[in-house]
Amino acid sequence: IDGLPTYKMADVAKHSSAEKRLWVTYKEGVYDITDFVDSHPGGDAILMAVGSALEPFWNLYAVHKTPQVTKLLEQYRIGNLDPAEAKENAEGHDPYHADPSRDPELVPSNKKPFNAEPLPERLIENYITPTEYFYVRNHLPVPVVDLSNYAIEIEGPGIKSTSLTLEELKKMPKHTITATVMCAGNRRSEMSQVKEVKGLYWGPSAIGNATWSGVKLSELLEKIGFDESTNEALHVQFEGLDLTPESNPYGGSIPIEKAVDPKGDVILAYEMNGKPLTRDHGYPVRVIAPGIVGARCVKWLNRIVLSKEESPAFWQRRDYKGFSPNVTAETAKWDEAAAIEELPVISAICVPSKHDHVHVNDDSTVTVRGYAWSGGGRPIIRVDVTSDGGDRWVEAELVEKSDARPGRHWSWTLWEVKVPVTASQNQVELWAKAVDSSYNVQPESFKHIWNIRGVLNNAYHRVPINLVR
Ligand code: MTE
Ligand code: MO
Repeated sequence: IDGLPTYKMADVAKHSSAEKRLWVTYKEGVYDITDFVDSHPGGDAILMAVGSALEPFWNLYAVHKTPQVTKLLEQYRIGNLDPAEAKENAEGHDPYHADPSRDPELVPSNKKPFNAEPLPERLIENYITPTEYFYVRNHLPVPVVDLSNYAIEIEGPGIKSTSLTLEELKKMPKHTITATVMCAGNRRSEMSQVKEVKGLYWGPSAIGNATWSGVKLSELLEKIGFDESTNEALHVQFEGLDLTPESNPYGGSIPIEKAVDPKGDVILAYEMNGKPLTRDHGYPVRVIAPGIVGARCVKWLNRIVLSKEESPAFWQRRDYKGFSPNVTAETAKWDEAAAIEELPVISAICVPSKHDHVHVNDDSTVTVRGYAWSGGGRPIIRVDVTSDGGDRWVEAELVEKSDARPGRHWSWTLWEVKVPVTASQNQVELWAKAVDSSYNVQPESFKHIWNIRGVLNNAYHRVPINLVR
């Protein structure tokens, strides 16, 4: 802008404290945001950028790239940035530039960070979900890992602090489990129809069932001296290599009981479906805590800490918690709410899809297929389906399932059923509900389980369809 002074990045760098005023740059603009900082909707995060360019931060949190935000920023303009430096800031600063390429089978709900799920009908084609279209849920850019300096650090009271390379990990006994991993936000788009919720609008496919091979956490902890009778740790915290702009790693924790129980089957996995982990799924090592929410299955595992406290990470303390339906963002008591660990029983109809035109079978039925799963190692014992609002429920056949024992039943169950439809109707709504081995059953509607964060979306799955005769 003519008439305003031109600055270099070195000048801007001098203005990163309240006394010297807080400056930032964006493209060719230099802005004094001292008077804006307090009203920033994202809180203190903006302070990370003072004295420097906004581009790296805005590339990470792409919500900023709107005309409204740039207009707002213009009100604080105090100068112009040297054009050569502005160009440098614009280039090479996409923190997602090193993300891997993805299979077109994965339908993104967000690209940066990458979040994607397969179409429901693809999801249930296989009992073991192919890695190419196993849903991906990343909160940050995929870290670039150099194996030559990769090691997992393990520390905490009563154990020998240890550093383990992938090679060392592979020398320990290898265990393979088949386990379903599901995001707490799976089926969130349905809950959002009751009332808007915060989060990505997932369909029913933020779930997958894979084989995972690696070292059992219980064996590793025992090997480095963990003694249940004396150890006071209550939680096992995990940290990933992926960092926020504030340099906090992604993290989460699980209860110690789960971690040290050989029957809890927590695996530090380096293989998925018999192959090395892909970068999106956590290469070189990730946690698989079967029966527990996906958020604790930390990818790109960097550090394990035994502690009396849960993970201090945002995702353990300020996210992935459920609340009563009337709790708002303002009234939510995050410190008091329990972090999600074991997930409740869920199911979904994958074929047909919403609003499909479905052929009616000769015996006046429609064929319906889907998955069901419960956390905590609880097998699915029944799936009920109806086409008439529950006047008549039909039991589905559990066509593909594991014979693992209750308490260690980590895999999903695929089911199929022919549901009678009334001859006169052209449209029906299919409903499905699953029952697990503790006779937990899915809640009937989303209204009564609605929560601000849109997690634990396990109400009856309802799919309206059109009938074709
Ligand atoms: N681990 C790290 N380091 N970073 C992440 O963003 N996302 C978590 C979990 N582990 C995440 C992570 C969430 S919320 C889920 S649901 C699962 O990974 C998804 O695993 P997937 O992408 O392999 O399906
Ligand atoms: Mo998740």
